[in-house]
Amino acid sequence: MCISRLSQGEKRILKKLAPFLLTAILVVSIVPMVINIQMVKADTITVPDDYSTIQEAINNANAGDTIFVRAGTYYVDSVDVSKSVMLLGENKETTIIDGAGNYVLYPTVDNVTISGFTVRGGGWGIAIGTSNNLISDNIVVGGFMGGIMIDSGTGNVVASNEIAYTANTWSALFIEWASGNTLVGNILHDNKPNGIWLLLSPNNTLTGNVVTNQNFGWLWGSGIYLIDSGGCTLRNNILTGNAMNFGVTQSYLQDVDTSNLVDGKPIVYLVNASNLTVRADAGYVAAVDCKNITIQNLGLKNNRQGIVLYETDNTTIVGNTIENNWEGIFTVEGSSGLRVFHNNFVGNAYPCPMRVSEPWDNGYPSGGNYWGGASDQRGYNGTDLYSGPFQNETGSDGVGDTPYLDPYEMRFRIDRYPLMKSYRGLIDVGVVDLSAYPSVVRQGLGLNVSCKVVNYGIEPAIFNATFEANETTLTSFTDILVESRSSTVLEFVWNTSSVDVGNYTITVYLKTLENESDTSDNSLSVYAAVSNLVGDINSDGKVDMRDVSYVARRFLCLQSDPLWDPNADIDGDSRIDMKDIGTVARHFGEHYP
Ligand SMILES: [Ca+2]
Ligand SMILES: [Ca+2]
Ligand SMILES: [Ca+2]
Ligand SMILES: [Ca+2]
Repeated sequence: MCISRLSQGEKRILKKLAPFLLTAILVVSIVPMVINIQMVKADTITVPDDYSTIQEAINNANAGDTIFVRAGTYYVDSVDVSKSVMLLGENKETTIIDGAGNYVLYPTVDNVTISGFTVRGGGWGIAIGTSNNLISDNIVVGGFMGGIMIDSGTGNVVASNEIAYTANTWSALFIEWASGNTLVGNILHDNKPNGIWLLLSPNNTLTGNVVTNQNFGWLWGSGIYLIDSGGCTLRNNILTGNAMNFGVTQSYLQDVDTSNLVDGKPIVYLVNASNLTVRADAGYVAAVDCKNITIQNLGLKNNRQGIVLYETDNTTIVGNTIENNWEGIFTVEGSSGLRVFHNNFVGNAYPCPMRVSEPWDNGYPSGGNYWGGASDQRGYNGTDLYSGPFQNETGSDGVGDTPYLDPYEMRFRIDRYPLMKSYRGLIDVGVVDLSAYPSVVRQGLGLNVSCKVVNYGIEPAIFNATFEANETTLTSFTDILVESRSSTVLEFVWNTSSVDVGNYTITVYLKTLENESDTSDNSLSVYAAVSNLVGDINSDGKVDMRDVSYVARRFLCLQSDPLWDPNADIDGDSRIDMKDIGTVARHFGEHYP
């Protein structure tokens, strides 16, 4: 290690890590010392001065020697670090080992130090299968399998390396079948797709690693993922801008504190906790062997899981937005007494388990959760025409008329009362289904405007509504009562006699209720046009065969006739005849606009 080359920031990190590094440094220095006493004095071999290649230098070194590599680019297939040496680059930016093999650098003995290089290309930059090695202060870029791998071995320290732009099927910094290793102060970015994974590797320590920008589309790219790797200790890791920042699976007993951040929010990883409400700024929540935990009003986004529950009883999960996670709420069997309602699940690959023992809702009228709309591949796409606890009474209520079933096989009922819009509070009215008919009305005729207003709250609401066309008020409704979990229709006819020909935006505005949190659905607009097309009987903006046949069907009708339509009597002579058909024919093909 060349401390003098470190920046202030790196020195600070190193200070924090002193205990770990000390161990590692002691190991790499004491062991060779012991050997040296028995053999020869440690030498420094310089590449290319003493040997032109790094491999030759290693082959001719003794354990405990330092191999100093001058700045330059060294093209290799692979370098087998078969002696317990310190392999030191002159300058990590300019001392470049450019490899072609599956492992560019691979220690095959214990107690190797590799520091101060750019290692680029090849499969893995540095692959370790031995123990007590120190890999520090390198830049590892562009490996087609990953950056640094520990495959078995213990006591290894991987510190202050930058790992970037690798392609990997597992991860850029990968540990498998290995315990008791330390990853500290590494910076990973832009590795495709994953950052740090531990597979079947318990009891490792991850401190102060920064993993950013592993994000290659929806749920593709991860920060730190612990797979069947229990007993790990995580401190001060910063995971930002990854498609899935953090996740745990298969082994859940971990020591992860709130100094670990996902997109700037603390990871809350509870073990053996009880009777508490999770802090309001949490970005990821796990509860292991816990009781009576409340998880409410959190934004849990862009992680492997939003919430993990393991052997945890009586959990209340309410009012959270759980978005773009692989698993939304991941419950491992053994957790009971779970209450889940008024949450918004959006864009998760697996928002819920396939089966739940109790429905994830709060009964009627309080309702269940929002599961995303039709554009969400796991979303709820039912309709809302009915209301009531059995959803068989006429009228919309903001609750889907059919249950939300498991989105995988559509067999098991998850939520009896799925919400039709994202949950944003208990005081909320919203306008849906604004329509204007016909969409191109002939000047002088009436335009039918109607909309539905839903009360999503569980208290009655009294609201005011105003309709405007291009910011001119058309009409207002005041003090309209709509009962809880029900809806009302507002409708009127806009007389266009004195309205200019042109395009209009018709907008309905609902006045915000006191304490209404979601005002985004308090207005809605629809387009309509007023035309001067003579002969456009059906007001669809063009004079065509439909208008001809419409008039023809009423041929020789008088006002007393059931089929009589004043629109078809274009010349207003109280009979629909050849003159009217002739007028349509003369204007045939005209359109608006
Ligand atoms: Ca309904
Ligand atoms: Ca509203
Ligand atoms: Ca027409
Ligand atoms: Ca006529």
